[in-house]
Amino acid sequence: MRLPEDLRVYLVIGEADCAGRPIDWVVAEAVAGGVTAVQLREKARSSAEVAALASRLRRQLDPAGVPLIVNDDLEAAIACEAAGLHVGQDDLPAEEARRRLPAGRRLGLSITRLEDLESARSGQADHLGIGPVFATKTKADAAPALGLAGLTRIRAARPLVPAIAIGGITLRNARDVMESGVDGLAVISAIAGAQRPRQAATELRAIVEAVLRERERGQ
Ligand code: 3NM
Repeated sequence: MRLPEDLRVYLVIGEADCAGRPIDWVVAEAVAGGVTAVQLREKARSSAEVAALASRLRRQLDPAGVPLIVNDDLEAAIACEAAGLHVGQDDLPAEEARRRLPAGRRLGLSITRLEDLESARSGQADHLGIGPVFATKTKADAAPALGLAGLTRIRAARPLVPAIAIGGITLRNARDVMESGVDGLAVISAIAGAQRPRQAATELRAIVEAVLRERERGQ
């Protein structure tokens, strides 16, 4: 299994998440601050539009060695040769996504409740996105919040599969979320909506790295 280092600070982003600023600028700032992966999430665009935007972002991300994942649009992910695809429980089934994705591309799957782990599709994923941990205004149709206890329970049920947490994560609660045992944090508004995305990314990365170092030392 692939090492999950690049899942540590995972920015999920679409043009509407950037508080009126160009997405290219927000992504560049976030990368300069230390995000380790970027997922392009444009729910209302055509595959051709998503692929064009994703290709543009890749020109920024590739030199920095930061992978680009495409949300829920297999055609776009293939067209722009993205590093991977992320699907939700109600999106294209993970089995089909796995079959159609070119070899070596990563597949992420959203997990919103413990029972999601039991479906065959969860076995297809390279990594899990568990959430929402807390209530979020960013995703209108988000499932009920898991809370830290719910997140910890799901993580403990699949301790060896790379996993990130998502939903309502901020600089204030990031440490607590990491202490549930996940490998990284996925955020939209904490970075894309921040006044200074670079600084927000730097601070989030520092928290994640500190918890991982403590975990390694067995503290
Ligand atoms: N997926 P913010 S929660 C895109 O639970 C997304 O699967 C979720 O935005 C899930 O960091 C979410 O601003 C929104 O709360 C995350």
